Amino acid sequence: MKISEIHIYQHDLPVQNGPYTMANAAVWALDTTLVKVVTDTGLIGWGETCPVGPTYAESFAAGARAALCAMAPKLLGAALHPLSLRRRMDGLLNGHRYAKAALDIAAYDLLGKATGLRVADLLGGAVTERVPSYYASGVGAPEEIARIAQEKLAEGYPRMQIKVGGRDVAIDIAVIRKVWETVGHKMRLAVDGNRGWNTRDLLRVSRECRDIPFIIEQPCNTLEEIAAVRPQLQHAVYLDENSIDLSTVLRAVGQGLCDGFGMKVTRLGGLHALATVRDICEARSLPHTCDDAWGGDIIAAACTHIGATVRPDLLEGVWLAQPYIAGHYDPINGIKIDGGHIKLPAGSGLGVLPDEAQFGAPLAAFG
Ligand code: 0XW
Ligand code: MG
Repeated sequence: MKISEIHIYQHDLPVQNGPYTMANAAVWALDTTLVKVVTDTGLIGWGETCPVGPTYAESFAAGARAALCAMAPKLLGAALHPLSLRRRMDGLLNGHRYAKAALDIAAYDLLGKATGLRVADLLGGAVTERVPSYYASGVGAPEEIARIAQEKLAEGYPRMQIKVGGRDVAIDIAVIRKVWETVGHKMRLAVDGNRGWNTRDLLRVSRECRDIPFIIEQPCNTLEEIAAVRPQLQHAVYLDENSIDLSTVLRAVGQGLCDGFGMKVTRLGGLHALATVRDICEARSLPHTCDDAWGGDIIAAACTHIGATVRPDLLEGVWLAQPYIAGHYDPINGIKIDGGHIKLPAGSGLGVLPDEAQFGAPLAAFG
């Protein structure tokens, strides 16, 4: 089975009740990129990549499309085996893993459709049909975030991620304390700085909240800042934005620079790379999430399939943008969070068939 056509689409995903806020961003609508891959056997597979605005990570929507357009003509005729496809893409373009991820996801969708297997089965086998999710708040006031935590606990979410940073750290501390007083041990808590604290803020939060159990995710901008103060922290630290590739993950795990990861499928280059990170984490008993920065049903399905293969005690959850997005690409099999959990799609491949009329004409088509 070989690639005979690649179609690239742009699609807007407005944020319901926006904006969605993080320490370094406030986003009202996300610009997503979809790829449709047609094979010489007539099968069709889908991939997606959607940076959450231009300031969250070293990626942006127009960059993804430019990279895909640069690679696509030279990928016609390529075999749809994720490892060989990754090597072929690396031979055409250095870096740009977030763009390559869309084609990696489409390759898994196609392999699944060709064999009748679900992507989770291709990735090693599902250990659950009901994958735990977690809810991420925006950066808000203590009462507001505590109310959201209470609401999400009642819905069945096992975990809540509180967004902090980019403001007076005393407000962040008040938010953490209010959420803890409201939900206590009934939810696992993560506090995500999205690179927004300096080491002074990080040390203060950990010291003043030493009685509250939570993990701290990506508090500072660089791995070096985090490593410098880690021995003084009272809390476990996970890397998110800094875990940019397999080599960095290997360094962080090998040198004991973190206690886990907020992990993203597209940042690493796709499902094949995330399966490797999953196995590295399992070898060292490190917990992690299986998320992406944003995206519709294709990204949501990809995250759910890999999440379903993670050893349950190490899976911190699969985050989806779905609660912030109206509608689905696939009105029947679209991926939904229900009771804080996600049902693993039953169909072969990703188990999601987008209604491509929603995307309009492709921006570019090859083959
Ligand atoms: C909560 N997320 C998984 C979604 C947002 O895009 C940011 C991200 C994170 O953990 O940083
Ligand atoms: Mg994060």
